[in-house]
Amino acid sequence: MIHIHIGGAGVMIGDMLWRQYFKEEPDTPYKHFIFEEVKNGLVPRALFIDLDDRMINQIKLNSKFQYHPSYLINYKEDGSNNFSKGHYTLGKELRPLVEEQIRKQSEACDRVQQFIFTQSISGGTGSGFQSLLLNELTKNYQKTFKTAFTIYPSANMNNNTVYPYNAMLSIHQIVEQCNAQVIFDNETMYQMLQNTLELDHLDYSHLNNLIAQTISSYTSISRFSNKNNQEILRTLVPYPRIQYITPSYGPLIDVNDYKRNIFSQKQLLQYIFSRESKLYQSVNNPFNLATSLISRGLHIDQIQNTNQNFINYHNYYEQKTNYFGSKSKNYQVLEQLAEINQTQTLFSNDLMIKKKLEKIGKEFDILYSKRAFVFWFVGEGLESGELSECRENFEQLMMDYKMLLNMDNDSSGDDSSQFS
Ligand SMILES: Nc1nc2c(ncn2[C@@H]2O[C@H](COP(=O)(O)OP(=O)(O)OP(=O)(O)O)[C@@H](O)[C@H]2O)c(=O)[nH]1
Ligand SMILES: [Mg+2]
Repeated sequence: MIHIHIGGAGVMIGDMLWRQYFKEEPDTPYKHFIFEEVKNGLVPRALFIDLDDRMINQIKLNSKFQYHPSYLINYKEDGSNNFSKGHYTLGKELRPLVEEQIRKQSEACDRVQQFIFTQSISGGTGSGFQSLLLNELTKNYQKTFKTAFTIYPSANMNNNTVYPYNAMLSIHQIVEQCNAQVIFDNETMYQMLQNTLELDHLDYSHLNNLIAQTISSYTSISRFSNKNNQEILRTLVPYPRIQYITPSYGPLIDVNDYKRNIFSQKQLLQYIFSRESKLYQSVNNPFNLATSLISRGLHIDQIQNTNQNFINYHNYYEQKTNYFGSKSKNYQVLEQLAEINQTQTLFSNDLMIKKKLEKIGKEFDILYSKRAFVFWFVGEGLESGELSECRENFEQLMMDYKMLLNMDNDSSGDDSSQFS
C-alpha cells in the first residue's frame, strides 16, 4: 500500500496516522504492507505533498521518527483555496517530482496493492492536486485499488467562499477514478468528541486522531492478519459510482475517566450502529445498502465468540454486514485518550448520503448562477465549461442514488439507534 497525503489537512492527518503506525510498529507482524526497509531502519511507504511548505516543515520538526526526505514534497506558495492553482498552474510544476517519487515507491514494492489518499476537498491543493494526480495514476496504475479518505465541506464550518466549486470539481474526478471514498466531516466529529469526552480543549489534532484511528483499523486487517483489507470496502460498492462510505468509530474514553466502563459485546454493537458514533453527518433514517464492521482488540478465541454474537445481532436487526476481526489491540497517540480493550469501526454504504451531498450542489448553484468568482478559476487555467460539466455529472450521480433508493423504498429507515 502506498499512502498519499495531500494539502494542509491531508498532510496533518497523514502525520497523525504515521504516529499511530509507528506506535503499533513493534507489534506489527506484516510491516511490509506500509513500511519500506532501508539501511537505517524503516521508512513509511508514504508521500506527503503540499503546495506551500508550512505543514511539511511542521511535520519535519515535530516528528519523533524520520520520514524519507525525498517523500516530503512541497512547492513555494499555497493554492489559495483555488482548485485551478492545485490542478493547473502550480500543481503542474510539482507533478513530475511527485510522479517520480511514486514510481520509486512502487518499484520498491513487490506489487502495489492499493493507494490510500488523505485530503480535504474544500481548499485548493487537496482538491486540485489530488485530481491531477488521480488522472495520472489511473493511466499508469489502472488496476490498483484507490481509496480516498476525504474531508467533505461541513454545513456550518467552512473558511472559504468558493469551497462549493473546489468540492464539485474534485468530486467529478474522485467518483470516476477512486474505487471507494470514505468521507468525514469536521463539524460532526467536533460534536461527537464534545458529546463523548470531557476535554477542556478540542482542536484539529483530535479530529485527525479519529480519522487516523479509522484508517489504521482499516489497514490493520492486512498488517496484523496478512489479509487483503480492500475487501472491507470493495464489498460495499455495488457499482463504481455508488462509492460513498460513511465511517463510525468508538468507543472513545478519557484517560482520566476512572469510572471507565467495560462494555459488553451487545453494548459495543449497539453503540457502533447508533448515530452517536458517526464521523459524517447523517440523516435520521439511514438506508444502508451494506456495512462492514471491524472489531479491533480481540484475542483469537474471542473473535470466534464475537463472531457468533455478531451473527445473532445481525440476524436480529437484519443488517447486511460483513464482519472482520482484527487481532491488533487499540493504540493511542494522544495522551488525553485511553487505550481500551476493544474498539470498532463501521463502514456504511448509506444511500441517504444523497440528501447531504445535494446540499453541496445547491451551494454550488447559488455561486454559479451569478458566475461569482468564476474568473478566478478561469484565470488559473480552468476551461469555462468545466464547472457546468462537473455540475451535470454530479446531478447524474444524484439520479443514480435516487434510482437505487426508489428501487427499495419500503425497506428504508433502518435506524438501529432506535433499538436498545
Ligand atoms: N480535520 C482537519 N481539517 C482540516 C485541517 N486543516 C484544515 N482543515 C480543513 O480543510 C479545509 C481545507 O484546508 P487545507 O487542507 O489546509 O487546504 P489545502 O488543501 O492545503 O489547499 P490550499 O491551502 O488552498 O492550497 C479547511 O477549510 C479546514 O476546514 C486538519 O488538520 N484537520
Ligand atoms: Mg494549504
